[in-house]
Amino acid sequence: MSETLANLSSETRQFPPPEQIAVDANVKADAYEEAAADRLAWWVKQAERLSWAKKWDQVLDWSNPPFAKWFIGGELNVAYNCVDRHVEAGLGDKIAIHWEGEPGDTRAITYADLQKSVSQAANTLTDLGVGAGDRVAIYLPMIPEAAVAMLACARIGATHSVVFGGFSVDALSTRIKDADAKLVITADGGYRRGKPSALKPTVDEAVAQCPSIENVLVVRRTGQDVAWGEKDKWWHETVEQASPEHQPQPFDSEHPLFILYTSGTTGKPKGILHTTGGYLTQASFTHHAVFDLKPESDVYWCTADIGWVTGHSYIVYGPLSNGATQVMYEGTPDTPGRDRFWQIVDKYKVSILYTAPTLIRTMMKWGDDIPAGYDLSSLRILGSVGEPINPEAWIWYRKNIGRDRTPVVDTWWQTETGAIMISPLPGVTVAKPGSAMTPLPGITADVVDDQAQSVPNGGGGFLVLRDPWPSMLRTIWGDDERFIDTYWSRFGAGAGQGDDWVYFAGDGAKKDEDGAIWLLGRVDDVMLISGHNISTTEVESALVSHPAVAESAVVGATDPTTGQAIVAFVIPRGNVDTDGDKGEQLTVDLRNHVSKTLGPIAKPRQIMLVAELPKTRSGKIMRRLLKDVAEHRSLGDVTTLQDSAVMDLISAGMKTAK
Ligand code: 6R9
Repeated sequence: MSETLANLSSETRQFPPPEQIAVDANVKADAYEEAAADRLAWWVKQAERLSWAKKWDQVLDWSNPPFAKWFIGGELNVAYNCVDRHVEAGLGDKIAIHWEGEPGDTRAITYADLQKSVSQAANTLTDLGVGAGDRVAIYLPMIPEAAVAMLACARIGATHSVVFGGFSVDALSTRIKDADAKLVITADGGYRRGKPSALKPTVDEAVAQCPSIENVLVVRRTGQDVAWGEKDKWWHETVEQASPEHQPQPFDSEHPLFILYTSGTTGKPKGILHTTGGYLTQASFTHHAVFDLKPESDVYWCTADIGWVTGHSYIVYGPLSNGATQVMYEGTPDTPGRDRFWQIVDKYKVSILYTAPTLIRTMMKWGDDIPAGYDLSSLRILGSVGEPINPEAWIWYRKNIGRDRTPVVDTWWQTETGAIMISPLPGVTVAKPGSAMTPLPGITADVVDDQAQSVPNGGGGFLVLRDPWPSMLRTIWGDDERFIDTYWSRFGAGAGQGDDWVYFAGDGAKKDEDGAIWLLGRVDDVMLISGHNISTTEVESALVSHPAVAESAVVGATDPTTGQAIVAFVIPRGNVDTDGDKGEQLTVDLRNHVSKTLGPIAKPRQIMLVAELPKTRSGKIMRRLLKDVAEHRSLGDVTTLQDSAVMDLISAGMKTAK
């Protein structure tokens, strides 16, 4: 990006917090002042929400930047904080997890149940020779044992590395090798789209290439046939027979809690390392503040998979440390029907829902009448994460799911940040659809130009984080140099500019006239049209603001006159007829619509109507592949693609288009 981002869209709608939520909010407006007055004192106050076995001597050690240490000398046990302390407080009978299997089987798990299972699993792991500091790979479907396995590792100080259950042999074995894991915890399979899908064969193949693995612990979920080797142990024959007594031992605040791999655009996946005290402090605080969780009355549901950071921080560590009652769902949103989510919200009276823009746009495509058939009056707060949410998708979410009553919190963060960084507070912020608004109290985020200078309100550039925060990544596992290169050598001291270390997030962003932050997509995706940097997000949002459009992805394709030209891929809403000339007419209308909304500079050269878009397994649009198609190249790396058939369809369509 050679110059700053053009600032094209001008969204003016505003949504103040509902009065009752404002009055009762866990965190109120004064939090910003308090944190600004003394940032470290603020984080101390949040750390005190946890139970520490030994108090820290020093809050932050930033003497060796960019390697931070938080709550130095402090000791705590993460599993104790997430489970035992609630049981000790008399909440043993409270439901921690309402689990809903895809085929419709259910389990209600109390905090006392969780304490028992986590203790049994901790005893089994110890029996299998796993100790503090050892790495454990977890490759499971969305079943309660996934949370139990993570907490059991935390309880004994083993570092977990959760690998998404849809990943291949190659992805799994690369991650096992990089972390040098001793144990894999897996299942025979899980339910996906109405049928059992196997996991164990992938593990068998991966383990054959990974001599570091000593044992494989297997949960029986589907009952399908599995090959059995000498390293394999059934969960029900070990964990479920083990003693339910286990004394959690405190660990150092900087003890490694987990590694989670992010794929990045090039090179081998990066093992993002998170540690204990700072991570839990911020995961717990943000869950309490951003979702305004009232543990005694709320039913919380985060639809992410445990294989992503959202599942780590906002299914396991955040909600459980806060004593929440939550829903956990195993399957896909359209099994058996496209109303499954709303059925679940209605059934469990979910009051806080946290999901992703890709899902919201899919629901838009499926049509308003599906959620309209359900009683969603229990909902009081809606959250979004994973990608920029287009203003129109935000409005749709608030109106059709929140029935125009609920605040929507658009939460920006990354695997690397460990917890939410930029987000409205539901009882404080006057939200604007499409904006993540402002950094949370205690967080310093900014938008800067090429020279690391803060841009004025109305300007665009790169999103950066200026001060260390408790849940920040500590390094890339085994590769400090890559950690510095990737995040710290673009701006600030790491780039030889100034004395302060500045974290480069890799996202484009702008500040509006009020200073609110709008995320504009990954910097790698920014388009350069006739010398202007234009964000993919803004053009996509303009397309989604047309009533015929559910979802879109735009890319900059090489163009002889403008350098790059905008090519848009558009999924029409379910009720739109695109047969014959109607499809042709729609693309003409859409090009004009974008030109009218954002200006002629943003008018797409070409629009293709498609049925699906290529997405990663966590639901992010893979524009890189669309760019390959738009520039008539063969496709690059497709290993992280959710559904490879999608690209065949799109490529075929591109060839027949003029
Ligand atoms: C939590 C998570 C991180 C990247 C991030 C950004 C995008 C996430 C967003 C958002 C705009 C939001 N992203 N939340 N963009 N608005 N509310 O998704 O972590 O998988 O590591 O992805 O996702 O591009 O840099 P991760």
